[in-house]
Amino acid sequence: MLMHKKRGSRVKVFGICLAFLLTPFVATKAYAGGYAQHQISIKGFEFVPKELQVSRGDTVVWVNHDIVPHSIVISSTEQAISPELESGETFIYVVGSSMAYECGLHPSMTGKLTIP
Ligand SMILES: [Cu+2]
Repeated sequence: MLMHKKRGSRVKVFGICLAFLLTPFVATKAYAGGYAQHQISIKGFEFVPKELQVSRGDTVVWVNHDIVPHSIVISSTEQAISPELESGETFIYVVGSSMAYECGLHPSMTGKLTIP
C-alpha cells in the first residue's frame, strides 16, 4: 500500500519536472538542416524571453504585441538591425554571434542572444 503511494508521487514529480524543463523551449522549432527558429514576444515593454540561448545560423523572430512601435538595436555598436516595428509586425534575423540588444525607442528594454 505504502509502496504504491510512493511510486505514484514519484511519477507525478517526474512529470512536473519534465514539463518545467520543456517549457522554455516551446517557442523554438527545429528545422531540417539543424537550424532552429526562436520566437521572442515584445509585450508590456519587455522582450519575452529576455535571454535566449541560440546556435549560429538559427533564426530569431521578434513579434511586437504592444500597441506602440519598438525596434532592435545591438547595444555594443548601437546599430539598428530592424526598422521600427509597428504593432503586430514581425522581424526575422539570422543569428551570427552572441549579442546584447535593446529597443531603439525605449533603451530600458533589453535582451540577450547567447551562443554557448
Ligand atoms: Cu520599444
